[in-house]
Amino acid sequence: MDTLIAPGKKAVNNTDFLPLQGTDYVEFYVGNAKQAAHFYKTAFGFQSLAYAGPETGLKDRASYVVRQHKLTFMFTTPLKANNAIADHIYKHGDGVKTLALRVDDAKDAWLQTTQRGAKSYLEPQTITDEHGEVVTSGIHTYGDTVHLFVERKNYNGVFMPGFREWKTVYNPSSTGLLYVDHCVGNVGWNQMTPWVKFYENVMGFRNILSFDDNDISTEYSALMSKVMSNGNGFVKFPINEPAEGKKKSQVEEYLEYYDGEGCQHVALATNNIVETVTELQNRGVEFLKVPSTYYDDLLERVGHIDEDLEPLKDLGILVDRDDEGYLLQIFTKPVEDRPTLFFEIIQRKGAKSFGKGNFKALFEAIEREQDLRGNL
Ligand code: TYF
Ligand code: FE
Repeated sequence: MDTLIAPGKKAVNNTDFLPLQGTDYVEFYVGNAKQAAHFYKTAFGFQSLAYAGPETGLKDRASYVVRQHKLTFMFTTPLKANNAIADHIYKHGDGVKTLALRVDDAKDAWLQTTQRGAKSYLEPQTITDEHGEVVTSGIHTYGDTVHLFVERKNYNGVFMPGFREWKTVYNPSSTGLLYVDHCVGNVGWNQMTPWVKFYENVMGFRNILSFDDNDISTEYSALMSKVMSNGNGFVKFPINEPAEGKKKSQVEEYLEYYDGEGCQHVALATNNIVETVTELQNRGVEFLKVPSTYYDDLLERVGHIDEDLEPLKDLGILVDRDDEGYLLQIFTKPVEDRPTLFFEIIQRKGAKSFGKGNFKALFEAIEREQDLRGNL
């Protein structure tokens, strides 16, 4: 155990009080879970995994769980009005409800965080079936979003007690997506600091990177961003706050259409972004485009890269370098009719940063879309 001892003061326990093993799953509340699951299978290459609904004894909801490598998504829909899921969708549209985190001890995770001021969402509960037991607990974070702690070390079923295996004849192939790299939250004006403090004090995260409005204001929209990371770096949550610019910030547009704070994008890792994005585009996933001039001086900006330039240019993949290496990234358009949640596809080649060198080109591409929607 590491202890920092300040002279004349009591020992400060420096051990990670909330050890996280990574993202367990992301749950989306959606208007039609059956169709959402089909879309993520078809377009993103997920495979069917588990199901819960009326057939398994649930009266108020149905949930479909899909998986691709270590990436697990759950789509949940209400079966009736006057239910918290229906209210969530009525207010926010389809969006991320739960960022579930894998822990070794879900009861302790809940105790540690609620003792430090987290608002409880779910008291620790143990659920069992013939495959063992799963312990879950949960706390609230920004907006109506929650973190669930999932302890599954004594479980060997396909997903969780309460779910049955979901087997389908239709099983589209993977697109090479591997795991969640990071999940970004959009928070309200002046709410950055309170949420940075929440992740520091309540969850033991550290602020590893900050971008102010000078780094990332384009001609119009502006925002500030701070990246929060847990101790081992497996869980990274950047937080965006709108900033004053010439016109409406993209974060403000999100807050208006989501009707509050929420998850803005989930970054999905691949180890071959050219293959993954080729496949995603062929299956109908729409990406933001930067002007082809972005590629004119790319190699001067980022130095040598292993990839050929042409496919990157054809696909619209962005590249940025930091002290430790480089990264390749691309952003989808919003995946709903509201301009809210979108995805990032990212391949890291040593870089641990977030693509600051791409912010200008990226945000200008976002603004062109905002303008088309009449929201700039
Ligand atoms: O997660 C990040 O920080 C990068 C950059 O609205 C970014 O993906 C930041 C804000 C934003 C879109 C992308
Ligand atoms: Fe990102």
